[in-house]
Amino acid sequence: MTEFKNLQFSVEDEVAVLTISRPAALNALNTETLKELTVALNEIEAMDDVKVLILTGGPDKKDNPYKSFVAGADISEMVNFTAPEARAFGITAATPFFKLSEMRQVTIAAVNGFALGGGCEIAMACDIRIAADNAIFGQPETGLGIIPGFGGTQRLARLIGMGRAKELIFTCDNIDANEAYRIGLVNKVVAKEELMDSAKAMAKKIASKGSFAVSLAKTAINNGYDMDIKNAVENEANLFGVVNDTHDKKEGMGAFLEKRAASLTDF
Ligand code: CO8
Repeated sequence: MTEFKNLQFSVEDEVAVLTISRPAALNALNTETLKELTVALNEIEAMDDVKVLILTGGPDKKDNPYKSFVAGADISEMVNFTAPEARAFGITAATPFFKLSEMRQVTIAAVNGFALGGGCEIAMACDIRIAADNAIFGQPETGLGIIPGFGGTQRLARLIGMGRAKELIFTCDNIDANEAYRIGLVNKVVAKEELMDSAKAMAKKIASKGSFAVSLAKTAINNGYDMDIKNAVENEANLFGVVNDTHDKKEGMGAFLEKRAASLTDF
């Protein structure tokens, strides 16, 4: 893996952890970090030994690991943007954000504190979100005179419904982890000290399944989400055909019929 200024990477037991680390700015996303994310995610997608990716935030400058996941886009960079620069910033972010949604591995956001603005948006770009019980979510952009620009107007409405998304974006209200769970913004809430263990336990469970099948299921869900249901189900049937001819299908079903544990590989 390339060495990065604002990212740290580790991998163990087929689970990778990518940590956004800008302690002086509560891990706010600047152009440099977004570009690093693009490189890192492309490299991770090509790693055969990684089946699940956990994205989290590093400690703040007082070394508190539960202060911030990502406190948004970097306001000190955005403040002097011209309109073309602002647009380019959004486009720079779109590449790694779509990669998180679409890469072959499952992506889990382990939200260890503030997930505001672009922080909430990057968590939403992941497949699954697990929140520490002290996490805070919000879209403060309209209070700064801007709008969510890393996909937040779209992903928030898709995740929690248009009415709730509009309320959060128009009022800039922050919500805590339990409220985020109640409205479906996060998959689960755990004690902050258990966040990484909980994310890794889920990641290992996912990694133990047929990883090609998991990857195709992700593709089927993603592709179908923006289609009408008939085309979406046809797309699912096409992918079902693809997954039919794999070792894992023969082994998974054979093991069931032979009443033994399956030994799945990745195809
Ligand atoms: N950008 C830059 N620096 C930041 C950011 C940020 N988003 N958030 C925190 N920091 C910095 C602070 O300036 C401070 O720096 P310093 O120590 O040098 O003064 C340091 O991090 C620590 O922060 P605080 O002292 O403010 O810590 P507190 O515990 O008092 O407060 C908060 C924590 C509540 C998280 C507070 O820092 C805060 O409100 N941060 C900003 C949150 C925010 O508004 N985020 C949304 C930004 S807009 C956005 O994300 C738009 C995304 C889409 C853009 C698309 C463009 C096309």
